[in-house]
Amino acid sequence: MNGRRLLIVTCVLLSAQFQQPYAGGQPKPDREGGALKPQPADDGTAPLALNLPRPAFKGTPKHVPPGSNLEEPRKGPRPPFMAPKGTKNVAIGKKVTSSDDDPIIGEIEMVTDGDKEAGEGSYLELGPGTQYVQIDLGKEHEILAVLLWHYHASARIYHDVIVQVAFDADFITNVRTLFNNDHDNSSGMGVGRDKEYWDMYEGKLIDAEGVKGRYLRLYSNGSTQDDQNHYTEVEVFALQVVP
Ligand SMILES: [Ca+2]
Ligand SMILES: [Ca+2]
Repeated sequence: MNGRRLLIVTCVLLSAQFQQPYAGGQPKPDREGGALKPQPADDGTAPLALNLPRPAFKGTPKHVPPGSNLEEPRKGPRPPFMAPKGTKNVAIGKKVTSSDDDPIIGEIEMVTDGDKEAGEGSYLELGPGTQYVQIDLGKEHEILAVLLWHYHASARIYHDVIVQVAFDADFITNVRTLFNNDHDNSSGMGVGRDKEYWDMYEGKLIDAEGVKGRYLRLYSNGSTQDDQNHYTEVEVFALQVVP
């Protein structure tokens, strides 16, 4: 008699209308009549479009090698670099010379051949000590930025990175220094106030602030890996100066 009463619970499944999946990549429209977001006034500039090589390693090493003058680690992605519209890499295919005209590995032309990948066959090796590569843009340009890769197959810090611009190939008159991280003047070209940095796939982006010139020289003096000097690619973002 004391039989337990069993309750049978019947679950009723209510049919539900499936939502349309969100088509990612496109921003959702604003409410009806959606007011447009305010756009900044057109000042004639746009973010520089950088074409970066594939990363060969992830992240940035956390340790600070002894004797280095390393920059503070950056938080988040590199901010966009605003430049006048029409600014482009004018170094591609341009003539390159060097303080070492007999590279240990590779050819001088590799500095401006457009190949900036990390692998073997994509970099040039110059001899030990302070060396430079020099790019002739062919004509005077207004230079907005320099993007530079020494070697990014593994994490290294290159020493005495110095970037200069001049009107003459011999760098005698009107030489301007865009970047110098030779904090102890070991290359003898003056003490630089810029910081050392880890070479990596995104390259070192140097603000040239619209300086005018035809020739660029990029110095280095070995790295945390060895005494040789490596160059994978140099890009010079500029506008041609109309005489
Ligand atoms: Ca190259
Ligand atoms: Ca130094």
